[in-house]
Amino acid sequence: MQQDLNSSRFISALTKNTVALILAGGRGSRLKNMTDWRAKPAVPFGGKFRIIDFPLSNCMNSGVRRIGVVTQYKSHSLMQHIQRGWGFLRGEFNEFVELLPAQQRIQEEWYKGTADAVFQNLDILRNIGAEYVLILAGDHIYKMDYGQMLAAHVRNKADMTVACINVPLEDAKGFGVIGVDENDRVVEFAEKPVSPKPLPDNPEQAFASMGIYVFNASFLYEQLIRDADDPRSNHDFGQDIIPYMIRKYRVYAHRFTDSCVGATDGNYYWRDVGTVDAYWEANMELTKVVPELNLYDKTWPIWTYQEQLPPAKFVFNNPERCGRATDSVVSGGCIISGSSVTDSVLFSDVRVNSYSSIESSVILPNVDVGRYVTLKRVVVDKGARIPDGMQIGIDHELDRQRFYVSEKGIVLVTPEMLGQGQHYA
Ligand code: ADQ
Ligand code: ADP
Repeated sequence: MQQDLNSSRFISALTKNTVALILAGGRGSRLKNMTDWRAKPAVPFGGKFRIIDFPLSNCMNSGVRRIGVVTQYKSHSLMQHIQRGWGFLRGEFNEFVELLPAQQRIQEEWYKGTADAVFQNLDILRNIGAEYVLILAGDHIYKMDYGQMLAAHVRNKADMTVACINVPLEDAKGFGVIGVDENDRVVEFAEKPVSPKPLPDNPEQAFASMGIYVFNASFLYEQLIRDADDPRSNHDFGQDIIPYMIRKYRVYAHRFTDSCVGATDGNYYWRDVGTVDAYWEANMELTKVVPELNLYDKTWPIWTYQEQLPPAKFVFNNPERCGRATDSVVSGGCIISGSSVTDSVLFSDVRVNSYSSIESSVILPNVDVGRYVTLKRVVVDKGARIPDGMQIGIDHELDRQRFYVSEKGIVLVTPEMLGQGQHYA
């Protein structure tokens, strides 16, 4: 397609001509028991969403409305969420969210690495016939206009573009670390280096890949076919595909600062909520008066599946007890009865009974908190019933006997740890 780079329809023509693939197959084992029964992208976040709603909503809001979600690990709740919540796109308008589970279509193996996960869907991608392929991770929380990245990709006449962000040097070991020339063309790439290279102008930071890639479709197919035949490859974008490409092709970095939506005071929100501590912190942050992540911005809505629920309700206010929540996020279907909730996130359908106190905690859907309970810096997973009188987060020695206690002292409680066998993913 010939593009007029000055046309006002330039970006909408690009997003229309793009298919997004969201890689949602990884477990995310650092979230401990939260991913025993669900893939990380299906982990509930922010009172009513699941993590995958963020890349999906970014696609919707950017105008990229042909979307495949590549699933593998424990994908039932992820698939159910997408089927129930994301079925509103209209095939007639050539818009869809399609599930692409590993199904041994090309070979007898599951998806080996991220590149293999795309390779195994090559025929489906070809049939869709888009000119650009946008590859996304399903496990980050951020708001980004992918249209800006596509436009930069085309302006640079790039074969591939990687979205990048500055990260603290000590964290860079967990990322693909990038070196660029004066035009932001990628000249170095090291996947999870032991000693990451700092930025030339800032010794405390490194330039990291966000795992978000734009490819020219036919170029991507060539690279995947070449990689599939390479017996030494791990079939991973970060380990194999990108390091190989930068020597031969036009690979560009796209700065997240150029496409982040709703940045406040120089804060460009992008979070990997991959550990219990990071998960708790990111949820806590939402209870601030002005959080860095604005979920109330009507120009960039975060879509999700939601049940029909009655409004949250707060009852009993007398000298003996007081049902209230302050500095908290409380979802539909909750009843806070004669108990106090502070600095906490309550997902839908949480019951908190009298004389209990919840502080700095994240309570996932369908949790029942009995009477005389204290929860402090606790994450309670879906469906748990906290028995009357239980104190969690007060004495970590005691907590460790039944629950998971993180490095920073956040206690994770699941129904199974409470001896309530049934899991709710
Ligand atoms: P990692 O963070 O290690 O590095 P990776 O494990 O490759 O990310 O997972 C990326 C995405 O792909 C995740 O959403 C995951 O769920 C999914 N995924 C992983 N294995 C999969 C499989 N076999 N099938 C389907 N989906 C799968 C990557 C890059 C780094 C970059 C960071 C940014 O390799 O260069 O810095 O992301 O977070
Ligand atoms: P507590 O242990 O706090 O006394 P209760 O089970 O008595 O808990 O419930 C307290 C309050 O919660 C009730 O008085 C009522 O206002 C509200 N409530 C409980 N169940 C429902 C319901 N199904 N619909 C609406 N409100 C309810």
